[in-house]
Amino acid sequence: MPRPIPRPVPIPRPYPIPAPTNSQACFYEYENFQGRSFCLRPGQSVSDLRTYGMDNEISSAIIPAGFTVAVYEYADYYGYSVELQGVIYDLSDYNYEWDDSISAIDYTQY
Ligand SMILES: [Ca+2]
Ligand SMILES: [Ca+2]
Repeated sequence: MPRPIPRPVPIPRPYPIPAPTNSQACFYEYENFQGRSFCLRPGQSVSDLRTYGMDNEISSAIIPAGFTVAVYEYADYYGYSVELQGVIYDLSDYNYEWDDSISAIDYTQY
């Protein structure tokens, strides 16, 4: 007797990915692009995320294909830094536990 063909396991549907326009890089308060957010255009940088009310708050981000942002542990581009690319559902997956840690963003390297 033939064995029944296993039914494919449904792939969990990922959170919908917002589609930023004009090569904007967007940053979100919570993982999976939830909570408060703001976007930057290429060439923009933020030396102190307190100006956005988002110091040590960012938990997910979308950087458009082909672009890179550098993020910093402290304001004025001090401390540890890492370059982010692509769709990042949860920053805590990154080195140095970047979740709720970013204080400055440089989107001028592109
Ligand atoms: Ca957060
Ligand atoms: Ca910080």
